[in-house]
Amino acid sequence: MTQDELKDAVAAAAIDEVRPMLGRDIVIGVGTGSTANCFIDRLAELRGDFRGAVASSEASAQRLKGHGIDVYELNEVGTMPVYVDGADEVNAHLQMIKGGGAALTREKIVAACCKTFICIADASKRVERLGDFPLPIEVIPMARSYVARELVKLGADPVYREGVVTDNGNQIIDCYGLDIDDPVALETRINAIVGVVTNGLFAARPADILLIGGADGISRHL
Ligand code: ABF
Repeated sequence: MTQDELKDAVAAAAIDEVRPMLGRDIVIGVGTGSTANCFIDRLAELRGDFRGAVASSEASAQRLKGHGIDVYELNEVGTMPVYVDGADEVNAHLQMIKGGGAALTREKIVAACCKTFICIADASKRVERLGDFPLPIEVIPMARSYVARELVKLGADPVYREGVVTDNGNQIIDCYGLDIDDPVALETRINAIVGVVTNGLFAARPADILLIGGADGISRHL
């Protein structure tokens, strides 16, 4: 199977996970990226079975609306049963690096409001140790240089992702070369730098279910 076919297969598996949670009053959280797009496209089949979705990006909101799925502001809904999203890397503890698509802040907020986080990914995203993928950090624009200097003190090689403005009007720094020995500690440490909005480590709140699409089919991890 191609990587695109694996993404679609894992999206189909996520639909099977989500279907029993749906109902007329149910709003679900929906993520961002090409794997999440496969999920959105398949979710269209279930359109009449749930109330709608909260999207973690403007792009996903538009895609959902394109399928006739109602999109709600997060402040309009309470706790949601499930959030489905991809990842850039995921380890055996279901901790992730996310934010390659620059949507990390909204992804972390929507995930925080959902009971179950289902991570969907093709097998290339599964890693022993997080950190080969550069860690994205969303920063307030005026703090970018300061935050970068603080990140150097943590051993990172920070690179400004030029030309990218997040849905929140902020900028992204990608951190290369970080030694991510303790993902929860590093997530907390980076969040403490003034000017950081969010970092792409999803470790303090990892996924609850990981669906991986590989050559041997779909594997499910808890
Ligand atoms: C989102 O989309 C991200 O947090 C991650 O950066 C990216 C993964 O994209 P793809 O599914 O296209 O690899 O889930």
